[in-house]
Amino acid sequence: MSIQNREIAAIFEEIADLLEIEGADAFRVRAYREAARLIPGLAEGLAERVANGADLTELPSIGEAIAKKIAVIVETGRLPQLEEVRRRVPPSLRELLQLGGLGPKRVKALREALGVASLADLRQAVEAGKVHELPGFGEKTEAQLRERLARWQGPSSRTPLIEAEELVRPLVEHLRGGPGILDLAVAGSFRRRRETVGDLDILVACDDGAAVAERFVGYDAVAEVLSHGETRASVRLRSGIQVDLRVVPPVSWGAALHYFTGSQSHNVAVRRRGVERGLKISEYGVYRGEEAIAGRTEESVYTAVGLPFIVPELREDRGEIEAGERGALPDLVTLDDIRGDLHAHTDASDGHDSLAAMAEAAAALGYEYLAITDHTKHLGVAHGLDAKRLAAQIAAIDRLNERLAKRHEGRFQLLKASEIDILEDGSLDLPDEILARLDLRVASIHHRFDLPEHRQTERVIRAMDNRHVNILAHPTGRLIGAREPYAIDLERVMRAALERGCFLELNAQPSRLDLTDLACQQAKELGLKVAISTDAHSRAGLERMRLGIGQARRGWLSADDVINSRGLAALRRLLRRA
Ligand code: DGT
Ligand code: CA
Ligand code: CA
Ligand code: ZN
Repeated sequence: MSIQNREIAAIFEEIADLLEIEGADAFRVRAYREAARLIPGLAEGLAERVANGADLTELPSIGEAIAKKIAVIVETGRLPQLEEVRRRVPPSLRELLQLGGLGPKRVKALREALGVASLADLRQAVEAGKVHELPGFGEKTEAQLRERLARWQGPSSRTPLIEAEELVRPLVEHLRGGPGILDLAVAGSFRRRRETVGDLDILVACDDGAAVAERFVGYDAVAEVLSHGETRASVRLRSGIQVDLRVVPPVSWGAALHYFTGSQSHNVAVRRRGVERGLKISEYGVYRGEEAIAGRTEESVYTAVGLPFIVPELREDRGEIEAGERGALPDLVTLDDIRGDLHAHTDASDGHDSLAAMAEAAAALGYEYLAITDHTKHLGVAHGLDAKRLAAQIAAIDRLNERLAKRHEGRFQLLKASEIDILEDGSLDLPDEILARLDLRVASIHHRFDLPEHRQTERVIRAMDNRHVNILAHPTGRLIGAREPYAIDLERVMRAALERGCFLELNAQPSRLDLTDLACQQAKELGLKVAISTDAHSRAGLERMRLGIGQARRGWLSADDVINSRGLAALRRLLRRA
């Protein structure tokens, strides 16, 4: 079992940050940074590549020096250079990075100009009003830092779902490699597809618990064994995440799976129904007196309390029990329902892959369409397109579509689209004439996150007043664990979208998942449909759709609530604004 790409990337990322704080040569910093950016998107494990003796320098952005370091990490699990630079940069200074809102450049500036070397120093400097005087900081930054410091409760202890997926996959393989495993599931919030997980909960059905627990604590990414018994164990992996293991006999499988899937409040509600029927429900089974009457399957647990099976994503005690009772559980959207993706970037703006490569990747997923939504010119850092470049892209897509039609026998096409920047006053970054030539227009905010709520809300509604706009992308701008949503009256935005024939996006990027589950539920209640889109910046990014589906399911959405569950003709009808 070997080190994962994400772990390797994290090592390079940390080195880049620390070197930058130290003021190291920009060239060196960039090499690490580029490697850290590229590696998580690779389809294949670097550890396997090293094991197969492949030449890593064939990968883009990987030079000789980085390739050697990757080999060291793969072989030893560590990198001496990181340990050295960690010794030089005090931990208190590293904490400033975890606060969020300060990159290494700013940490360096604060240290050099004001001698700030810890959160306590920063707090003092902010209170004394010294920070806004530094070049590149300003009043706004100082106010944001003040707010972050007030909210700071230590580094986040929850792990994004996608990281949890990558961490648990090889561990599950490792466990399945052992003898006697009858059933295995990753339960807990992971199975409920929450956007982040506190820890991982693995459940195994097996007659020999001790052997499974032994194999579990022997997994080679285990950094620390927290507890180790006959039928349960807990470990901390090198990444820092905790994993709990429970082993149960097959007769208890369903009851245990139900119990460890949670949520706790859902379990409590189910158990209460059991009590009303004279039943006792535990992780071992459903009992009437001493007799076990159910528990081999999860279905049997629900049947015992007079409910239909409730899917894990709904188990939050947010009305699913009542809906189950009334026979009114929603038929939730699945990945198979998705017919295309409505938000994707190419190397024309800040994506990594060409139009043709993105098209082939989308067709290979079985999609009927992919909307190419490169950024517009206001987003200079992303090399956004002006009207002239967009016109050229339109022509290129028309040409490519002719080839694609032949190649895929009319089953797939690219949609001409754009992710248009919404300017501060709510106007759009490109003129109507060019927008009118597109199949679809997505609009979104990438700057001035700090407007007061009424102005931010007005800004977005004004953008939707433009008859060309179809979809409001990542509607709150939040980045999980890194940036709060901007102040916006989401319900007003939803109502305005509904009145105008616009839709809101559920952005499936793992760090966004914006709309939240609750916002999806709210949209559905208002009758507003949603686009689940990956916002892919590479071919691999298209595969993040599953995360959006998980979030949508947690938000009670059915295929009918999702516009890209439609075939192209039906989608076009939906997109037509009055
Ligand atoms: P997390 O890890 O914070 O993302 O959330 P969960 O839901 O995975 O919570 P966790 O790992 O503490 O426990 C896994 C499941 O086990 C939880 O969803 C429900 C069940 N569970 C744990 N402790 C209790 C308890 O004290 N009472 C009940 N009814 N269920 C519990
Ligand atoms: Ca958990
Ligand atoms: Ca747990
Ligand atoms: Zn985008």
